[in-house]
Amino acid sequence: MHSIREWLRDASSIAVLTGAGVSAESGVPTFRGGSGNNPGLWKRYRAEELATPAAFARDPKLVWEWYDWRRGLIAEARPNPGHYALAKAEARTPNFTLITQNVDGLHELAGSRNVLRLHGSIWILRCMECRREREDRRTPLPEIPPRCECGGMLRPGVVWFGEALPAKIWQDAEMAARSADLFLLIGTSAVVYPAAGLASMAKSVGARVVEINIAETGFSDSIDEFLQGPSGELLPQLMA
Ligand code: BV8
Ligand code: ZN
Repeated sequence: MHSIREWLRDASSIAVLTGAGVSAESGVPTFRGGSGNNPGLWKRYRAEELATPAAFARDPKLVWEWYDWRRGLIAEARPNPGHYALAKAEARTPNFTLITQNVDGLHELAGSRNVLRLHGSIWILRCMECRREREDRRTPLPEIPPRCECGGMLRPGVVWFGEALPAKIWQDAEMAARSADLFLLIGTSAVVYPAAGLASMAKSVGARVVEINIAETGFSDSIDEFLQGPSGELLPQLMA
C-alpha cells in the first residue's frame, strides 16, 4: 500500500480502467456475481445473452424489461467512497484519464470530469430509425419498448456484445493507456475485450500496473501490485 501511494504521488500520467466492481458497494449488481450478490445479473439470463443486437431484434420487450429493471436499481444507487476518491485523484493529477466499462454514470455523479465511457450509458436512449439520442432518466419508463417522436423504436445507448466501441472514445482510451506510467485496474473481471486489453497495452509501454479487486482475476499474475479488498475502502486509503 505504501509504495503504491508513492507511485500515485510520483506518476506523471495515470490511466484507470474500472468495471462493475467499483459500483458493487453502491448496490449495483455486478455481471459475474462474486461479492455476495446474485450470480447472474438477472433471473435466468446472462448479460452475454441479453446485451446483444440479436436478443434485441428477437425480443425487444424482454431486453427492455432487463434494462428498465437495471435503470430502476441504478437510480437508487449513490456513488460510494471509491467513486469519490477517483474524482479527487483526477482533480490533483495533471494527466489522469478515467476509463470505465460501467454504464451507470456513478463516476460522473461523483464529480469525475474526464470519463471515457467505453460501453455507453444506460441513461441514453437512441432511435433505431432516425438515430437521434436523448438522455431519459425516468424509471420505470412509461412505455416498453420506448418510442421516438419519429415513430421508431428506441434502444439503450450502450455497446452490446458484437458491437464496435465508439471509435473516438476507444482511440482516447488507447492513447491514455499507452502514455500512462501508472495504470490502475479496478473492480473488473477483465474478461471483456477490447477493454480488458488496455492493461496489457499499458504494461507493454512500461507502465506500472496495479489491480484492486476483492478476488484475483485472469490478469492478476501479470501485474506489479495486487491490492485485495473492496475498492470503496481501498481507494480512499490510497488517495488520502
Ligand atoms: C467487440 C454494456 C467487435 C451493456 C457491455 C464471441 C462472440 C461475440 C463477441 C465475442 C466473442 N468472443 C469475444 C468477443 C468479444 C466480446 C467479448 O469480449 N466477449 C467476452 C464475454 C468474451 N466483446 C465485444 O463484443 C465488444 N465488441 O468486440 O466488437 C467489433 C469490432 C468492429 C466492428 C464490429 C464489431 C463489446 C463488449 C461490450 C459489451 N457491453 N456492457 C450493458 O451493460 O448492458 S460488457 C459489460 O460486461 C460491462 O460493460 C463490462 O465490460 C462487462 C462486465 O465486466 P466487469 O465490469 O468486469 O464486471 P464483472 O461482473 O465481470 O466483474 C466484476 C469484478 O469486480 C469482479 O472481478 C469482482 O471480483 C470485482 N468486485 C466485486 N465487488 C468488488 C469488486 N472489486 C472491488 N471492490 C468490490 N467491492
Ligand atoms: Zn427517431
